[in-house]
Amino acid sequence: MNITHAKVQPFPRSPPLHHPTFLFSSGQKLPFPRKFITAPIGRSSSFASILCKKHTLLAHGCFGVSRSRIRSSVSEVEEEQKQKSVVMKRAYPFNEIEPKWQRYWEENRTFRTPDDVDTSKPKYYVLDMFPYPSGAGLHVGHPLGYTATDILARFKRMQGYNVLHPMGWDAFGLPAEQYAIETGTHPKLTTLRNINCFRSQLKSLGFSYDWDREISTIEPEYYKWTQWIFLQLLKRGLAYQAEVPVNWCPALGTVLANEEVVDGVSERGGHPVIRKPMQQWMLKITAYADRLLEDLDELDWPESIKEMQRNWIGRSEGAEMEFYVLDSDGRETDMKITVYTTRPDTIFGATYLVVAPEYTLLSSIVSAKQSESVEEYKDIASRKSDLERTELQKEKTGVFSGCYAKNPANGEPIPIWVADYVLGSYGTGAIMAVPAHDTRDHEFASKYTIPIKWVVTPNDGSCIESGKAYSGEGIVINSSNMMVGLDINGFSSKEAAHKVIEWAEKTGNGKKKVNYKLRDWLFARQRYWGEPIPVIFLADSGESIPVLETELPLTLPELDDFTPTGTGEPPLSKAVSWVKTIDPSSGKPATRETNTMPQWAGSCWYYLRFMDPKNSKELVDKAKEMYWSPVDIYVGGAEHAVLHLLYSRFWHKVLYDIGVVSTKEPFKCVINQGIILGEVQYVACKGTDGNYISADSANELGEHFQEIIPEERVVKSGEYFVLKDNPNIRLIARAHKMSKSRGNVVNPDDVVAEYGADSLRLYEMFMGPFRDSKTWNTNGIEGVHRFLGRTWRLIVGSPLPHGMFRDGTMVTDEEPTMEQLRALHKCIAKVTEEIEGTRFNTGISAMMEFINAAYKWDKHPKSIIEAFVLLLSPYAPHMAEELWSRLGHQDSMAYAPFPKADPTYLKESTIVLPVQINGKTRGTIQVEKGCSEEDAFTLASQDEKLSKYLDGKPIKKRIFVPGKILNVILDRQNVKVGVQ
Ligand code: ANZ
Repeated sequence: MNITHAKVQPFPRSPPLHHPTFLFSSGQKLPFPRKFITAPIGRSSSFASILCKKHTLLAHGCFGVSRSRIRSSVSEVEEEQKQKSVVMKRAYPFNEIEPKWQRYWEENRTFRTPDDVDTSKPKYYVLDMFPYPSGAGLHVGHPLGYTATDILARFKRMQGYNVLHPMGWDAFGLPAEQYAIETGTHPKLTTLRNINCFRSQLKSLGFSYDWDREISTIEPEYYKWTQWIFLQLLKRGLAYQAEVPVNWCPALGTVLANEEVVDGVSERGGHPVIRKPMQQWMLKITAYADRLLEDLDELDWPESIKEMQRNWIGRSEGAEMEFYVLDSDGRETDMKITVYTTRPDTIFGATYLVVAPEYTLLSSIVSAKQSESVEEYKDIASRKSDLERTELQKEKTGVFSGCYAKNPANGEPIPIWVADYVLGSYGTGAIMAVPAHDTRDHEFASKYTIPIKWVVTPNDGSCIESGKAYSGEGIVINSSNMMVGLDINGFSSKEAAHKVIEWAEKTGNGKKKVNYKLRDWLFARQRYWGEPIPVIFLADSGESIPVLETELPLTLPELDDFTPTGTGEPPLSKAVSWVKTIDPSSGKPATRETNTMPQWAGSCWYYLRFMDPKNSKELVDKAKEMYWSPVDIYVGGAEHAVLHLLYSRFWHKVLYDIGVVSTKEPFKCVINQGIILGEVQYVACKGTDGNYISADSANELGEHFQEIIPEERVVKSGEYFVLKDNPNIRLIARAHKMSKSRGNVVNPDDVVAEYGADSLRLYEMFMGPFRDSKTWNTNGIEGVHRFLGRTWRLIVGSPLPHGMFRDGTMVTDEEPTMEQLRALHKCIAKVTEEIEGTRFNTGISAMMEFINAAYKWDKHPKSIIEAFVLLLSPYAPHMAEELWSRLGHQDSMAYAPFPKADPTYLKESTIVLPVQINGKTRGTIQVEKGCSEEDAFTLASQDEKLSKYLDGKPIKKRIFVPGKILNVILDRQNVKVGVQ
C-alpha cells in the first residue's frame, strides 16, 4: 500500500526564503546532522570549524579551489569524524548486538508460525498494511506502525498465543511502470530491487515477521487467486462491462490514473486531459452497500473511519418522480425525465428541472436553437472533475435546453436546464430544482432569474431569511392541487413526503427510492503493470468469455516497449501473440482483454493468503482460515480509511457468500497510526527594513520575510516561542510533512546506523500517543538512546577502558526486597496495561521510572532484572535478547512467558494523611496504612512544614481518625497560632 502523507500540512507554507543569510539556515539539507553544529566546541571544535568553512566555501564558491575538490576532502574528514562520533556516542554496543540477534532469529526461524499450529491455543493475527515497495525505501513513517504491531506480536507470543505476523508487498503500481516508460527497465526488475531493499531495511529493524510467509502481489502464484476471485465475481454478475469516462490525454496518447492528473492537466508534461467514455470493467460493490453499512456497527474501528465509510456509502431515502417533457406547443409528449429527490415534500416548489451535461437523453430534449450552446457547455463540463463541479463555493453555471416539462404536482410547465452541478453518475442524473429550499438551486435560480416558490415554513413559525434558501424541514404551504388529488398543506415535511410518494405510486408519477453515493467500482486500468483480467472476446461476435479456472494464472506477457500506444489502447495490446488466442470451448479465434486490474485488487484479500501462502489448490485452506480469521488488529495509515478498507470488506463479503471465508468481516480492529512530520522549525518574521517583527503583528503587515532560527536561539514563553535575546519577538513554530524537496526527510537507515534499531523503535513509540501526529526531534532519539544506555550499564556495568563492556551481568542472587518487588510489579502492571491499550509511549515511561528507581538500589537481584528484561523485550528486542542470554538463558526469549503483575505488590502500603492544626489543614504526612495516633503525631512534629506550627506549643487535645485525619488542637489561651 502506498502510504501518502500528503494530506497533512498543519502549517501554512512559508513564502520563499531569499535573504542571503538563509544560505545554510533555510531548511536545505545540511551535510551534517544539526547536532554536530551545536556540539560543545571542546568536543568537536575542529569539526565545527570545518563545517563553517565548508559552508563559506559552498556559499561563495571562492578561494580558487574547485567545489568538487573541496567536497571530497571535506567528506573524508566528515566520515572519520562521524565514525569517531559514533564510538563516542554509543551508549551501549548496539552495533554488535543488533546484527547478532537478527542473524540468530533468521537462522533459527524464530518467528515462523508453523502450518500445523496447536489450534487449542488462542490465536492473534496482527497485520500491517503491507507497503508499496517504492524506490525511495522506507521512511520513518513506516516503522511507526510496524513497531507497534511488532510489540503486540512479541507480547502476545510471550503470553502463549499463536501469533500470525506476516509481511508482504503490494507490488504492482504506477511508479515502476512510469520508470519503465522512461528507461525501458522492466517494472519487475525495479520492483524486485525495491522489495529487496525494503526487506533488508525491515530486517535491520528487528521486526518479528514470519518471513516464510512473505507474499508479493506480482507473483503469478499470488495473482492466480486475485484472478480467481475476479472470475467468481463475474460468475455472480458482480463484474460487468460499461461505458464510463476515463482521463484521456490526447497529447500523451494515453489514459491517465486520477493521481496523474493535476488541475485538469497531465502531471507529466502539463498537457490537457479530458473525460472520455471507454468500455470498462466494473465491480458491483453497490449490491453490497447495505451490508457494508450495517456491519460497520459491529466493528471495533475508530468511529471516524466508520463515519467516513458511512458517508462514502452515502445511503439516502427519497423518491423518483416523473416529469413529462412538453413539445413546443406545450403538449405532453411520451418522453419523461425521472428525477431523484430526497425532498418529495417540496414538489410544488420545483420551478425548473436540471439534467447533467452527460444525461443520456439530453440530445433528444434540446431544441435546435439551443443545441450549439448545449454542445459547447457539455465540452467545457467534460474537462472538470466531479469534485470541481460539486464544490459549493464554485459559481453555478448552466445553459437552457430550450425545452419544458410538466410539474406533475401543480401541472405547471417548468424549464429544463443543463448544469454541471448535477452529476450524471448520481441518482438519475436529473433533479427537480427547488430554489426556495435548496442552496445550490437558489443560487442558480437567482443567477438565471428563475422563479423561487416557498413551500415549507420553519416549524417554530420563524421567518425565512430573504435572499437565502430555507433547506430545513418544516410545515408545508402552497402545496395543494385538487385536480390531481394532492393536498399536503399543513403537514410536516416528513408526513408530506410520505403522502407525495403514496400519491405518486398510485398515479404512476413516481415511486419510493433508496439511493447510494457509492458507485460501482471501476475495475480496469489501461496499464501494463497489473494483473491481467482473465477474459477473452470472441473475434466474430465480441462476446466476452471467462478464462477457465484451470488456466489460471493468466500471466503477464513479457514486453520490451512500455510506451503508450497513442490510441488509448492499453500497452498490453502490443503483446500481439499473447492477445491473439483461441476460445477453448468453441475453438473460435478470440482476443484477450488488454486492460489490467487496478492496484487495489491485490491488496483486497492478501490478509487471507498469509494464512496459507503456499496453497496451490485453494485460495486458503478452510481449517486454517477458520482458525486465523478475522485479523485481530490491522494497523496502517488513515489514508486507507475509505477505499482500501471498503474494497476488501466487499470482496470478503463475496467470499463469505461463496463459502471461502467464515467471518462476515475481515478486520476486527483497525488502528491508524499518526503521521510523523519533520523537525519543528522556528521562524522569525522580518520587516522590509530587515528588522525582526513579532509573528503576531507580522500577519497584519503582509509583506515580510522569514528567517529560520536555530533551536538554541529560541525559548518558550508561555504558550509561545520567542527569541532568546529578544523575548518580544514571537516566532512561528511549524512542522512540515517530510519531503525530499524540503530536505527534512529522516532516513531510518541513518538513525539505525547512529543510534541502533532499538533506539529508533523506542523513539517512534515514545514520540507521543500512537494515533496522533507528531514531529521528529533528534534530541528525543538521543533521550531514549540514553535510557537504553542506562539500562545496559545498570545490568552489565560501566564500560571498561576503550569503551568495551564486560561479559555477563552485574545482577546478584539475593532475594528481592519488598521495595524492589513493588517497583517491578508496578512496572509489569503498567507495561501490560499500556501495550493492551496500544498506549506504547506510557509503557515506556513506566520502564524509565523503573530504571530510575533501580539506580537507587545497591543490589540488583536477578529475578527482578530478568522480569524487567522480559518487559523490555517487545520494545527493544535486540538489547533484551542480549541481556537475556547474558543472564544465562540458552534460548531466545521470544516465547518466554511475559511477567504477570502480582496484586499483592500493587497495593499501596502507605497513605497520605492530612494534618489539621486547630481544624485547618496545614499539610500532609506519608504514613503506613495501619499507623497509630502516636506515630502519626511524631511524624507530623518532624515534618518540616508542620513542625513550625507545633514546635513548643502546648497541645489541648488530638483528634485522630485512622487512615483519614489527624487534627491537633492547641491550647489557644497560651499561644497564637502562626508561623513566625
Ligand atoms: C429536490 C430537493 C429539494 C432536493 C430540496 C434537496 C432539497 P443526497 O441526500 O445527497 O442523496 N440531487 C439528486 N440527484 C443529483 C445529482 N445527480 N447531482 C446533484 N444533485 C442531485 O441528495 C439528494 C438531493 O440532491 C436530491 O433532492 C436532489 O435535490 C439532489 F429542498 O431534490 B433534491
